[in-house]
Amino acid sequence: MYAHAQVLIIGAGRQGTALARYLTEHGARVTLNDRRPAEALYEARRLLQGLPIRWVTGGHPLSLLDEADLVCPSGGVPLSLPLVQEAVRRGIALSNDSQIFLEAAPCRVVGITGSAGKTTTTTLVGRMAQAGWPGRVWVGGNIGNPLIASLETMQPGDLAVMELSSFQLELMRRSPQVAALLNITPNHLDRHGSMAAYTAAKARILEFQTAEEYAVLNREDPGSWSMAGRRRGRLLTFGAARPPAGLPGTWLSPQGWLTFQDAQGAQTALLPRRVIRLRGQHNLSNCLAAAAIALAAGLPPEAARQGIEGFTGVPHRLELVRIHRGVAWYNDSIATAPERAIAAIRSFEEPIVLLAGGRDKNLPWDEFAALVRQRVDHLITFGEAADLIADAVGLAGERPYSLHRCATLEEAVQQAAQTAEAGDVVLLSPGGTSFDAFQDFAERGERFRAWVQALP
Ligand code: UMA
Repeated sequence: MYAHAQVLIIGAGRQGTALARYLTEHGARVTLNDRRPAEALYEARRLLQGLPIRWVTGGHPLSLLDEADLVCPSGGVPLSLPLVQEAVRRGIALSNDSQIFLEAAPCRVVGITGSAGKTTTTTLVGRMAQAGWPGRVWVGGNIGNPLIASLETMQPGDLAVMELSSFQLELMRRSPQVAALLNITPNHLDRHGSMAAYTAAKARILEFQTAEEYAVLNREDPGSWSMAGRRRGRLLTFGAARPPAGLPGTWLSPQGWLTFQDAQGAQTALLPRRVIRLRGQHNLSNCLAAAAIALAAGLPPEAARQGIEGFTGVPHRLELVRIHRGVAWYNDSIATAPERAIAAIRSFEEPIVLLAGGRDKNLPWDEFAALVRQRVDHLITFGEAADLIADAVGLAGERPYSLHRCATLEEAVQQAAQTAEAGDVVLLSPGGTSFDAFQDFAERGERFRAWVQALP
């Protein structure tokens, strides 16, 4: 389909390099463009060595469009970039690695998006599929590994489980056969501009489905539920409370079982809640979502339990790093918005020493501040947003008992080691992104882990 097409790929990260390889091997003439200078792209160039790719680095000249039939921006490239805007003005089609993957995938694809819980839910559905799908299972997308890199090996009987971000969906005109929208809460507003634009991007996961395909929506999240009217396919739902009659979905029975209720009201018990080893109400929701998605994908009911049992979580998401001198240290570096930190704080009953900071995304902090004043004993802020967060919370009420501002996360760890007492939880759940001091949230979490492990 792309033979001889002239494709301009913007961004030479994971998505851009995987897509460049795929398209080049399918006969397209690829230009790979990145704002960074050539020296900074050494790794990408090494990966693509030997392929006939034209590299243009160090900027985004508009002249690149003179020969382009298709423009593929990577997730990290805002659509407001003048090069992309000019492509739109000239009527040049836009696409990306996820859309091209969906066009060519030989097997059923499950897509999962949402403001929070995407990666945990995607991982859980992947585990359920490993347990109950007869063919091979592929898990990828925004979770870290673009699925287009595995396309050549996929077979019709396989199942692909794909995490999709709003950045990718924003320009997509294809939906997966099973499309789950977990929740919509303010996130990435710095990039999308408004809640309406962010919601519109997310909606694309289900707007291009056919009548036989499945949308999976959260009955208890107004943003997700508002999509019920925009879906084209069948509907399967999830939520803690029992679904109203006629609406198929998963729920938590009064006996403490995750249960599926079909459209006729018949119940199938899936697993007891006590099997779930992930903390927090939001993780119950992720498990209910994963079970609903698995059923929509055609997995047998017993796969839900097999996927959830024994799962202790994804790195950097409420990950227990160490119990040291009676203090439990948790890494929730993935929490790059206040609302994610709120969910993390709510997951603990123990006294909390909270490490919050990083780079603010222009999100409101008032709800976070109100919860910190109720639930957090000691607040330690760090990085670019240290003052912003400290000022939002203040020291006026009973809690937090103390408030420290640190320049770096490393300092914040040292401060927490001095502040925490046996029985406390030290929680890194920053609420801000990592980009003030780290390459990404994973690097921030790894450094945090190392500093915690090194505490004497
Ligand atoms: N770049 C430009 N011009 C720009 C902006 C960026 O040239 O104006 C270049 C950068 O110099 C860099 C490249 O683009 O070389 C980076 O592209 P990228 O940020 O899209 O990075 P990838 O490595 O391709 O990572 C992307 C996703 N990143 C984003 O969406 C920001 C990864 O999600 C994803 O795991 C990966 O593809 C594989 O699919 C990360 C993420 O933070 C984890 N996602 C957001 C989230 O989860 O909230 C959406």
